[in-house]
Amino acid sequence: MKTPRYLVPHLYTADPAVHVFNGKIYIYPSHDVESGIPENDNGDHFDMRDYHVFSMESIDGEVTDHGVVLDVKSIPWSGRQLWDSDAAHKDGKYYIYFSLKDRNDVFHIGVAVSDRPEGPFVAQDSPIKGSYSIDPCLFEEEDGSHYMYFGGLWGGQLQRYRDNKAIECGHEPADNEPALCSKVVKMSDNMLEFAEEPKDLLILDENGEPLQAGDHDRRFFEASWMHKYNGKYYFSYSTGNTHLLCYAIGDNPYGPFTYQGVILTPVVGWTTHHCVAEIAGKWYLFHHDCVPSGGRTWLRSLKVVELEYNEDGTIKTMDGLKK
Ligand code: FUB
Repeated sequence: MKTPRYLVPHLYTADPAVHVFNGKIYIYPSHDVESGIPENDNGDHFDMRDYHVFSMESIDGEVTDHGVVLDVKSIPWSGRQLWDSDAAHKDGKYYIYFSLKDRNDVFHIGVAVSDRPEGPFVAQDSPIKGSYSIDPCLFEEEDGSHYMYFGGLWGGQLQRYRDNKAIECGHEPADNEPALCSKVVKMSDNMLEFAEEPKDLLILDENGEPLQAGDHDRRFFEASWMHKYNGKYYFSYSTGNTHLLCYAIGDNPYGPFTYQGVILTPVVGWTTHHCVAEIAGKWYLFHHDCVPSGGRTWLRSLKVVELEYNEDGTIKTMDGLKK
């Protein structure tokens, strides 16, 4: 599949997470809606209220919409804005991890559980203890342990924390200081808690130095994703205000990671967000753009396109505007 394919024409969907469960492809996206809220840097216009799950038998097969599987009204601690989510499977249970603001307008990460990959999911009473910011990604290591990667700047509130603690006044570091990092944390056996304190996921430049906060073309902004290819760990992410999907390679789930390059150049829209999944022996990039909504940044549509590696394990850069 060299030509990108839109996956869900009947709904606006974004921020894909894709997993193969029981031989079937499951997509866990955000569900964009027309909120009527004016666009701002805080992302208030992304006022999403529920999640749908989608499935496919094969990558070019029909997409089944399993309907609403989790509604903000059913989440006991909910305030507003259901942002990016991911899913995981362990011991016969399926878990959705989601970004949501509490009633004080502070983002945390929640978890909801089901017996089936297509839900419906039942949310826990409180957010995951010690969680903050947005965009959880769950990565399953070969030994069955799971790691969560999370964090997002600006509206995602990561700049309000240092060393996992809220600071008085949120701010980004100076341009010549190390950039804020995505966080990585091992999950407990029951998948409902962090097993440790989240750690910084360091992205180093070609000289082994941490990327600087002013390096907007390369530093982490949001949309963490982890996948493993040929024994190496690939951490990919969005640079936010420079609209790139980039990646870095490391030797273990915690890193450090070394910056490699761009996976996808800017798409139509402000946000760019993706996941990488291996399906039937081929690798795919799932992401979103705002072409079908005529460029309305808060109404995004999911796409998939094949992802290609070079012989040295680097990823071929793709054109975000390719039709
Ligand atoms: O969908 C809301 C937010 O937009 C996500 O959490 C970010 O990653 C960005 O895609």
